[in-house]
Amino acid sequence: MKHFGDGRDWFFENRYGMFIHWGIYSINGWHEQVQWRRRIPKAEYVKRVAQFNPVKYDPDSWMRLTKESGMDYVIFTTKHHDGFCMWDTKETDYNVTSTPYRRDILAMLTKSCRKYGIKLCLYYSCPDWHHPNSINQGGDHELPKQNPGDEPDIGKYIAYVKRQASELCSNYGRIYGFFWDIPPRVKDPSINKMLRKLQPGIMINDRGYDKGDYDTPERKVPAGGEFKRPTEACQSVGEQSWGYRKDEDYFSSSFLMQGIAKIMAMGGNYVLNVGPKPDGMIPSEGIRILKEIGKWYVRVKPGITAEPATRYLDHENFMLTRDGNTIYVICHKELPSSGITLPPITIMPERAVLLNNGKKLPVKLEVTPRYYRSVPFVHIQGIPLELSASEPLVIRLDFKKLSEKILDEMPARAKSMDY
Ligand code: FHN
Repeated sequence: MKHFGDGRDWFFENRYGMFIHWGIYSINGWHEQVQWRRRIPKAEYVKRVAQFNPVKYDPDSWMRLTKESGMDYVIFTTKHHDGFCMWDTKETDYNVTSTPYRRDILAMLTKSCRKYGIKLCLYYSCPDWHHPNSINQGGDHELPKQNPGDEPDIGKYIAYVKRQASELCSNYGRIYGFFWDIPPRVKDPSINKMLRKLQPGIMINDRGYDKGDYDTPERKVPAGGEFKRPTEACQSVGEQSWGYRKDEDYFSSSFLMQGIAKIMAMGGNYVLNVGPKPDGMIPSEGIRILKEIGKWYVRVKPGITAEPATRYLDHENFMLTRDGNTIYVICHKELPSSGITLPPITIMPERAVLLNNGKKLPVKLEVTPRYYRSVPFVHIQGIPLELSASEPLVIRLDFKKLSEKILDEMPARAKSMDY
């Protein structure tokens, strides 16, 4: 993946992050969009301000979990579609300092990020279901109609957004990324230009007022072997919601690991979301999943975060990454058998090691009947199938010498060996 050659390149060295959706919507324990989806009138919804008092909020514990999960950065929802602000903004009283909790949640999180060396990125929703000038006329993620007393004015609303974005990028130290959400009705490149001036190394996504620096596939794993533009995939630990949900349908760790392995082998970043409860605690199921994935991730990380190399492989079930004279075989899906053959690789590696448990695997060059060809390809055997059923496997192949040229010539070499 082509780097920028400036402060944004942190993005390519820090590939795994925690997404955190937290706001007054957590009080319902249903979904972060409860106001809109359950048609709660604004006058009723704002009563949650007086109920929000996260007495168990402990951002240090969040950061310890982030590190234990092998994650390098966090993305925090400063303002979701409901318009409620989780920082001490001067632009509206509809913010966390108006709650019984009173304290600046974002300032506390910023301090913990700095203490634990976790990079801080900020999420900000373009749609706003509270601000009187915001457009709510049935557009993408807008309320079906304006609230009583609204004075819809797109120019005034964008000016508000600019002032808030300026606050967020001026008052909380280094901000590594800005995650705009739900592309707005109008484009305005001056906004991201302002962010870059305030935060020179900031990475900005593709959902804001211009196309930004990186793409954001959501809750899906795109087809293909390699991303062409910087990319950060996002997913939540639960299928139904990003914000806290009392009876969430949680994903299996194995399912999430498969997505992480493929996205990263394609050269992308991955952020996995949790939705803290109204008291500030991350749900125990979310903690369990993050820790389970973290144990796997720290073992296979060298393989899934190496340079994408699937283009050299002639096999649809595996992916390849490369680091110098080492190739990693990413088995992002459960293996059907205990052996794998790797056309068109016809060079014998010095060793094969399963990163998941550190054990060597038998490897040879041989003609295998499965391929009806007489070419001796790399053939790895003795792969523990029961392990493959619970987590994606990553096999390291160390070669004496490997180069772009050798890899490029591999298909022709294999063809020349066929009879
Ligand atoms: O509508 C939001 C949704 O609530 C959530 O915040 C996700 C996270 O990326 N973004 C939007 C849906 O794409």
